[in-house]
Amino acid sequence: DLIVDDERTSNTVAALKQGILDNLFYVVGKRVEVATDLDHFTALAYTVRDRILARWLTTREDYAKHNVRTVYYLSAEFLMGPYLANNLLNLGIEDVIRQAVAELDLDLNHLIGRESEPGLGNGGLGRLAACYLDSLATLGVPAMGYGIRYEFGMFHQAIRDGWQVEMTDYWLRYGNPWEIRRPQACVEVGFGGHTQSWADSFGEYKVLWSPNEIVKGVPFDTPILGYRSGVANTLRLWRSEANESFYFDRFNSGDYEGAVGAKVFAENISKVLYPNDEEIRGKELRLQQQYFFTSCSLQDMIRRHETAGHSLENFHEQCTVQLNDTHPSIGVAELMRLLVDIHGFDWDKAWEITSHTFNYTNHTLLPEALERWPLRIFGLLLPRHLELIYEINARFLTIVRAKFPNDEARVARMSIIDEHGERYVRMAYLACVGSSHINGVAKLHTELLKSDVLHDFYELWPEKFINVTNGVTPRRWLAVSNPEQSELMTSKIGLGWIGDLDQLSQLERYAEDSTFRSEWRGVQHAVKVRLAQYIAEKTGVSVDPSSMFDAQVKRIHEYKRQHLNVLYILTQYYRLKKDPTLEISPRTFLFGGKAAPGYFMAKLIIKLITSVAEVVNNDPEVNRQLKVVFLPDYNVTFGQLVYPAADLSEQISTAGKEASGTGNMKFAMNGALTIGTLDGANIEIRDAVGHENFFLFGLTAAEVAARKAAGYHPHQIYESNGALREVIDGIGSGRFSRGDGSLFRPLVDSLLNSDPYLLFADYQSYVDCQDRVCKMYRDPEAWSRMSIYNAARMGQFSSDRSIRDYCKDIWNITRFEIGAGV
Ligand code: DL6
Repeated sequence: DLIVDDERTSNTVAALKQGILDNLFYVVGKRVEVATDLDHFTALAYTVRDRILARWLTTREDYAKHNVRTVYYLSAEFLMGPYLANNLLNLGIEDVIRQAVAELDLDLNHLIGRESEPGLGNGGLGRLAACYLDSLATLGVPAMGYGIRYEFGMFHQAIRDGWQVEMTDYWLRYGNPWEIRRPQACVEVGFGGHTQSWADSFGEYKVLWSPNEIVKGVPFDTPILGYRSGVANTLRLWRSEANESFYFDRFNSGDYEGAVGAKVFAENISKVLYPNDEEIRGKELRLQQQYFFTSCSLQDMIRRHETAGHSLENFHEQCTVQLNDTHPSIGVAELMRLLVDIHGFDWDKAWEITSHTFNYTNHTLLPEALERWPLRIFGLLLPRHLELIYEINARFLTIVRAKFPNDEARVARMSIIDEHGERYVRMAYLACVGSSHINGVAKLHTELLKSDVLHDFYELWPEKFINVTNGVTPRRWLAVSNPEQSELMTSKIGLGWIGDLDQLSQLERYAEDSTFRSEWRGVQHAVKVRLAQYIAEKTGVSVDPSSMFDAQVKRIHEYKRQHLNVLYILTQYYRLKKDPTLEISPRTFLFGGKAAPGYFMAKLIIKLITSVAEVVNNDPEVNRQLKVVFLPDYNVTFGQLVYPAADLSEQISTAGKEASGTGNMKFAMNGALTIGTLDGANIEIRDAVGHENFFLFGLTAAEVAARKAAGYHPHQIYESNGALREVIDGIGSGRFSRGDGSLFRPLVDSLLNSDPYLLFADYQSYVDCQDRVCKMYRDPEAWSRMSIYNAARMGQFSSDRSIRDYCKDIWNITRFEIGAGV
């Protein structure tokens, strides 16, 4: 009667110490005397994982027992961040582990810092998926994340001579203690080849797809703990490997090149995460990745469904699939293929199942970011899927024609196949047609989807459209990353806020308490000191923690307008140069973020920031009041340092361009005030925290559209605004580029001639608003009051709220049967 040894996984200090030493010896294979920090981290991570395993397996058994509807979250990106600190918090064993580690003469924070983060995402979309997994497990929702186990994640960014340089992210170099490889659950995925059709003996139309290549998808599972919920869900990431029999057949028949080629083909698929570049569209490998992980996941779901004893006819009742943007939308055609070709369903039944299984979240309003695949590439890689898409499209267009007779222009606009010039498959339209619900990620975004980007679909199916405003997990973004503020809040209102962020509202009454405000400032100062030390280590720049920390950290993009921020910095620079006695509150401008490697303008914006930093930071006439820092290699780990330390959060995108933003939420929760436009979730944040606690500027989305429609002439604004002219002329003259007047010419010309993101139109409003910020910062009591109101009123931006919304409005999950729930 051997059972899993409770002693081994108990949470006493003695058992934890023993666990660390055992894992160091038996798993890592090192003696204490020669173990490095990394060895200790690995042994500790295994010790924590040992304590997760029982609840992981039990959760799975519980779900099976209760026969529950499961959410499958399909995403090409999961930007999870390091696991250790988060797992300790969610398990509730941080204090004992700290003690156990200390008794082994080790420092927990130091070991936490040794974990390399899985950077399997570009930014907001991938990080949102990670926050949602945390909330799903916390709320006890039966759920599984499916994605790709990229061997190389998001590139590392170095700054050389002020320019971004990209370097490979080999995050698996030292192994990954959190994951478990599950080769028994591998599946096969085909590519290329041709199809044959015939009528069977009952006269039914049948199709056989004979792919050219077959690759193997091998799952790697990572447990995703809920916060003290007793639940551990699974993140299942697929690695592509060569299919042995396929490979050996070629080898045995003497086709060595073919064999090796097949192996390379297979292994390339999960090799690297694509940065969200403009070049991405034509990349065949990207389509291979999308089909690979989507097919693996759907086959896995069907296997699980059938193993649990269910009939495939009820697939959509047991399984709901969320498409995180269009990247997995090929799943609509793939599920049809599996149901019709493999499992023998007739078309109508298969379509009923498929269209009730999928839901689609859109994450972008930028037309150039809406995925389209050239038909040529698509047909060669997925010939059977193209046939299925033609059929889906033909049936869909019949519905359009029935509702809107004699409107062929509309039919052409809505067709899944874009027939203007080179033909394309429009993936967003495939997702819309094949999904029950279509959601945007903030109220404004959803309205703009309805009125603009997906207007025709809204007119056809208004009932499909729904808004779910994004949220972020307070576990990682407050409790783990800001222990100082968390402790202060907990001392006043208890621990409940970590699982129920609405409880932060109890802090409101402390906003009027001057003792609390002073404690609040003390905490913020301590956090800023921590960041200042890190900045000094990483960049050699020394910044003053009592200056205002003004942060803009996010992907570098023209629509996010990091360069508008620079225009303000230079406005202040010129003011100070003219009048060195000018009283302005000292400010440290912090920038962080990666530019897509092929996005020239974004890279030039980084060069502009670093060039301005060089001039400003070295000019004694201004550098007591202004400092500019570009923080290289911005990622989740770094975000955990920056969000808590900011006084001011820059959310300054052109209205109508940022779908939601989630950094805006992380900053405000940590007590930063926002300077922002009426864009994305800024609008809802401002309504929640109070208009008087938010620095608003700029045109609205409607005004932006109207200005553009009326003919926008940035040059006229440049002519009529002296301060703006001085700044633009300064950049154009080479004053900030060591005399090289050509360096920033493309940026300056773009602004003067077209200014597609309306920096000039918003410039004066932004400067005036920044001046109000300066004035307010000089009144620490008023500033702290506003800061506390911001933190206290952010409850609704917990990802727990978002997940409840998805459960109620999209997934039809009303009961949380497993775990404690909240
Ligand atoms: O929904 C998450 C996040 C939003 O907060 C950002 O506003 C939005 O830009 C981002 N979208 C993408 C687009 N990628 N694609 N496709 O990352 O999503």
